[in-house]
Amino acid sequence: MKKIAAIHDLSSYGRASLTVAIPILSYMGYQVCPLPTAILSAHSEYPNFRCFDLTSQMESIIEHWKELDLHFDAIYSGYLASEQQMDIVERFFENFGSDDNFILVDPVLGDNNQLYTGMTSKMIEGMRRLCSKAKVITPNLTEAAFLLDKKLTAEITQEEVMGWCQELSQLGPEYCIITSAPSGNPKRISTLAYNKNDNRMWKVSSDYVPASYPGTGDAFASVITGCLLNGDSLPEAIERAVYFINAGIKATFGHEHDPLNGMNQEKVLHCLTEMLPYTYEQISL
Ligand code: PXL
Repeated sequence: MKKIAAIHDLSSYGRASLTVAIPILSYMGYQVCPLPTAILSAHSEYPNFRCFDLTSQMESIIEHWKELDLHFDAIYSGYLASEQQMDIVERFFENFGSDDNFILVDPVLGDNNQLYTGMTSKMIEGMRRLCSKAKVITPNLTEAAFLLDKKLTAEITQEEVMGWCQELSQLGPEYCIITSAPSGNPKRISTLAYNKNDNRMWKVSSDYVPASYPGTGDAFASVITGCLLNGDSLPEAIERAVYFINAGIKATFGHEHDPLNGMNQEKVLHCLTEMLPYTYEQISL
């Protein structure tokens, strides 16, 4: 069975990070090995959340994993809780990355044009370094702007986001996938992805739903990790991730539900394995 090292926090309430990634990747048939970065009472968009930083425990867990000589088929990182963790994860990539696995970095920094509580400029720099070591990165539009040190305005166009994908891929990653991008149609939202290896740009659009659920970025990156590990192409992986998120949002939106508690992904896990609609497009550069 293929194994994935999942470097994220455990937020006990409000679906995010490990509580999102583990069920998705287990459903897809992988063994998830969590390397927890912190334990939070609830994710950081809840007021007064408590955070137990696991920076020193991470070093000890990694030490044991080295003693056990473990091998992972994918290394997948997300929310990191301190500047020091950026260095720890960089060393983890050096120790556990190899020719027969891949690294996906979800550079969790913020959303809606703002950094999450506790994120610092040093952590942006650290994420930039981690992105340079990854094969695949999955920033949302806000994170892409912070990584590139650019201003994000409501007027941003699809062409500009395509340029950002290409610029980010110059940091190192082969695939750069940017979520929540404009599609040119206000009723639709796009995911754009650039493959540096064959110089092709891909687009998958979905209905824009006027709601925001924390943790959808974690779900998105988890599905991408699982699909790529399964041998799917880049546009197929994006298609699956967009399909899953869209189903999850629609399974939540109609309920009288506190949006902070994330999307009802438990209801739509079957979308991870059923037939895909195949709507992706290649867009010219
Ligand atoms: O969904 C990203 C994420 C991960 N981990 C924690 C968070 C968030 C977003 O708010 O707070 C702790």
